[in-house]
Amino acid sequence: LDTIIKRKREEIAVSKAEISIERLKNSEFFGRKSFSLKESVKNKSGIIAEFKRQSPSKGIINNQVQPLEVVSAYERFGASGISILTDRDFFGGNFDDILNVRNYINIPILRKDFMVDEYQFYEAKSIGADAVLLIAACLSPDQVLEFTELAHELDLEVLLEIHTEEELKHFNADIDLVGINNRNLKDFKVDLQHSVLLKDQLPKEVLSVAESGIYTIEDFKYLKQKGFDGFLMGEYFMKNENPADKFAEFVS
Ligand code: IGP
Repeated sequence: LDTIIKRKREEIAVSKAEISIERLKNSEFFGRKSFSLKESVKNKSGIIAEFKRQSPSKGIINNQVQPLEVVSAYERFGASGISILTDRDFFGGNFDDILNVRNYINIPILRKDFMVDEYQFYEAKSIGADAVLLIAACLSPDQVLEFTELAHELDLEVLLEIHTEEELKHFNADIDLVGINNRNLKDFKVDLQHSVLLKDQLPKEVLSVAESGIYTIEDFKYLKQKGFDGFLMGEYFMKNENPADKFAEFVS
């Protein structure tokens, strides 16, 4: 994680030098009304389906499929939202993956990246994202609060990701959704039970999302029965030649 953050800061420095915030604000998506991930998680399947080509823990997952065909089918089969990785160096993503699909789908898009600088929130808005991920493990509670306010000013919702009891301190009442990562980002171990116990310590009224390592319908049903509202799933769909078919089968 430290390596990723270090690289991310270098990348941001380059972007800032190339494109000013003022220029980002000229994007056609500034001023566009976002779709609410919160509402969509409440009102549909709860599944936030992810477009992810590769990851540090799994290597290449799928680099054959095109984002538009995958995400439009995710939408058609009832996804609450789409998560799109925009990190290039570690996840093989890029901004075009969001830009190229934005105008063709009518459900919220979460920009999934490592958000450590204000600049990235303007970027997220400029490419047409509706929500951003804040990872507690790379931010202080004060930064989470500051970034949440900035996100809201830009009409972006916030999904705060936590993994440990300690990270509950990063929660604040303005957060839109809390994701509990079943996967430890330091050693990549997955433990659903751990997430269920952590969820019990969150305020009852906050929308909760179980993230990562959901590979069977039993996992999904178990987490749902334990009260999770949302389910962020990537690899289970993406590792197939046709991710959308896998999605359709899963929700049927
Ligand atoms: C999806 P999975 O195991 O279904 O592919 O997981 C998603 O939760 C995972 O990609 C993720 C992630 C992250 C990726 C969760 N938190 C933070 C990058 C950064």
